[in-house]
Amino acid sequence: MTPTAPRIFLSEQQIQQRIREMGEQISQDYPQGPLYLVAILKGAFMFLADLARAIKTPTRIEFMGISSYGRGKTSSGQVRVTKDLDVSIENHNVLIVEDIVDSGVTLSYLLNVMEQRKPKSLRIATLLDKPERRLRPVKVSYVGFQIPDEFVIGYGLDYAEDYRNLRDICVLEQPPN
Ligand code: PRP
Ligand code: 7HP
Repeated sequence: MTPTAPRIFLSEQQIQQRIREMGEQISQDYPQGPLYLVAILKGAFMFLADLARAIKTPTRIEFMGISSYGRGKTSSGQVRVTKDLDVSIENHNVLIVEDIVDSGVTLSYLLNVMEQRKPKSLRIATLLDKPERRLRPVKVSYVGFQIPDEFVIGYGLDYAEDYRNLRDICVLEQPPN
């Protein structure tokens, strides 16, 4: 079936306004740097770029690659590290930057891995949170938007690797099978 045009769910303006607010809150909570922003590839790349610029505290930017969705719309349940950190986070304040928390499988796995590396503090910032879908409890300190159980794309989020470059976050009206 041919998908219809994506329906805008959160506009670029709504996203940017909320990220400015999140950046202010994070800057207040971490008055001293360096704050290590660890973005989870690939989905968080765009959120990281905007959030980092909204934070006044000196930051260091790091990436970790994790994948659990493959080409589908539900988590495979098997989390794979596709790229590890290049630096030690021991004794540093670390903020994990995610695009979306859905089942919580990815982040509960990642928190486990990161805690073993003995950061001074470890928190999570996510642009989107789908609490209805949670299978594993995850404490998220900064949430951009809580959203219902709809599969969203754009602003870094993909369906089978497509749509990541959209400026808005959209819902596929007629998702391809
Ligand atoms: C997506 C998203 C989160 C994860 C959230 O990643 O970026 O990391 O799923 O889902 P969960 O809470 O159910 O684990 P994905 O595995 O699709 O990889 P990607 O970021 O490369 O698109
Ligand atoms: C992962 C994911 N990727 C894109 N859109 C969603 O709604 C998603 N939930 N979990």
